[in-house]
Amino acid sequence: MHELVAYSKKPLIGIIMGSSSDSKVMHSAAVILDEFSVKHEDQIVSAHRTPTRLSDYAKHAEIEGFRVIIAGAGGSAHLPGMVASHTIVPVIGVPIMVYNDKGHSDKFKFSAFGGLDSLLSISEMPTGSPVVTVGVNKAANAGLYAIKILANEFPDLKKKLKKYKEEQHKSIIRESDELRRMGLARFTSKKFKK
Ligand code: RP5
Repeated sequence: MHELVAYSKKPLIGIIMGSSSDSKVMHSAAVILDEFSVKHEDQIVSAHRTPTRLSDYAKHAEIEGFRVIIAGAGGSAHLPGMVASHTIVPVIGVPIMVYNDKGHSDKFKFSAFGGLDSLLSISEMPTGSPVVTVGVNKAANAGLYAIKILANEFPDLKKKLKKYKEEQHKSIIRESDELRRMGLARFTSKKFKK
């Protein structure tokens, strides 16, 4: 009971993102954390547009006792690296493929480099200031990875993660049975029809 209270009553994970437009990707991290009843605190912090807020946030994360920070950013994605340089709280970066639908033109909605820009900006940190990164737009994996880190402290989360894996296994078997029963052509058109 004590353990449950410890990870479900007080935010132990901080989720930050560089812009409101990132929330469309970052919400998948929140969905996973909610599924495991892990409390998180969510904020917008821009490395470039609010640099002083960024260093204040790093202090806040330490005062609050966050175990992990999940930081998502697109384009020149300096948020994860910069927040990591201000704190010893481990940071998981989420590279975001910028999709800007705030503008009027249909032509330039996607980042010119399709997310590779963000991925490299996050992963190529200098020795001594590490950040780990998930794949482009894989915010759900960042949520899961944060839970794995927390599970070292809370055995109940370990049990939940094992159950999650078993469910994953069962759902693939279910799909495979369906595929075998229906045949590939029918299965695909049923599953992916618009
Ligand atoms: C980055 O610029 C943000 O993380 C976001 O992915 C990108 C575009 O931001 P907006 O122009 O949508 O605010 O700093």
